[in-house]
Amino acid sequence: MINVLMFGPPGSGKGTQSVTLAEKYNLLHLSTGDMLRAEIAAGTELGQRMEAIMSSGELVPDEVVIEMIAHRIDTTTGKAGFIFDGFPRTVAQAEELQTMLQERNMKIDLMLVLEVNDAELMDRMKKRALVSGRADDADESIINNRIAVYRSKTEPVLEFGHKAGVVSIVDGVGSIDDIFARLCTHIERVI
Ligand code: B4P
Repeated sequence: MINVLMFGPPGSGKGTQSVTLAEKYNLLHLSTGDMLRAEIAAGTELGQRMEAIMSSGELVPDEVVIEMIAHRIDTTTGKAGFIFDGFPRTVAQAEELQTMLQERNMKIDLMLVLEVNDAELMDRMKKRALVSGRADDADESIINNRIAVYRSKTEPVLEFGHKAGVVSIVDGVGSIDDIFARLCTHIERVI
């Protein structure tokens, strides 16, 4: 089993790249953002509680995403591993994931960090807003808040990755295909 964390600021290409990486390496793509949006779309009680938090660009409570991830890990078969997209987003989530994997005789093998400057992030999310209908893409101040939340709450997870010795920094600016090729080089090193 190989477990890959896809890490980077909002709009850095985590979702875009995770889909094709999961296909190429037979990994299960676990996007906490997609899972939460599915809850909202289905009108579940959880989705209703999370909608306002996500629309403001803040993070939902750790225990909500941890429970979702644990459930998916335990119900998956036939895959070569997992690609975690947008999770962990706090140090508490990272520690919980590490414990969860250790209890199942697995570990974090690789943390791919997509580096993209703030101006490019803003540009991408504004473009996505035209087609995504996502409330958190629609407003410049909310996008700025998401980037600020990333810097204060999520970026410290990088230190966790360095301590675990699993970090690979990847330039996230360029064509989607070129970035994909860069990411594959790192995955193939740990396979
Ligand atoms: P996510 O769904 O993870 O939202 P995101 O960070 O904006 O997505 P991503 O970064 O994957 O977008 P991508 O680069 O693919 O989270 C949404 C919200 O859910 C969070 O704000 C939070 O409230 C909540 N949440 C999720 N996980 C959580 C957790 N673990 N804990 C707490 N709360 C959590 O795409 C960006 C755009 O750029 C796309 O339009 C794409 O086409 C484009 N693009 C990609 N690569 C490009 C390239 N190379 N060049 C040009 N454009 C590119």
